[in-house]
Amino acid sequence: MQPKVGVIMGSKSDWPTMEHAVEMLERLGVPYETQVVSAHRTPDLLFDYAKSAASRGLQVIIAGAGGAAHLPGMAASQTELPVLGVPVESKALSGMDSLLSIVQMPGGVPVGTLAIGKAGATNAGIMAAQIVALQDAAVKQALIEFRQQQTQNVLDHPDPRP
Ligand code: RP5
Repeated sequence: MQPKVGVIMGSKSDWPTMEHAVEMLERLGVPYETQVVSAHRTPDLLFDYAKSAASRGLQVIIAGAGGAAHLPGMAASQTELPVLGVPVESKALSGMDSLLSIVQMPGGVPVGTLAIGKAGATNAGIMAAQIVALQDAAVKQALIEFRQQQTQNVLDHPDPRP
């Protein structure tokens, strides 16, 4: 199936975080592609990827990076597609560096920035599906069912003790 969401990350070491975005896309039936694209180590690849993303049929890009996390912002600078940024939790600064690198974009070049780490990656997957669902009834239905199951799961297990 033609990928609608591109999930890129600065390093293989980002995968344990970014796999949660991919997990949500799979659960919600959104076709995706994923690859390592580094703003610093493969800048030409980043430009090629972002410039060609829309013409290749992608509708959203999810970009995860840690530390000096320039990947989401530079991707956003090269495409008219919405870019969702996931700050990966860095060892040195617990992801605060990643968060501030991604969220403080100059006016005119937005990156939709999610939370640090697993929750951010999970929500990036859901939000990308929400964007795709604007034109895709099957993904919209999958989102409705996901939310109903999530709610029911809490209601079915009200006791907080393990
Ligand atoms: C960033 O540097 C990557 O996104 C990663 O989070 C961080 C560390 O990369 P590695 O040294 O683990 O490859 O570009």
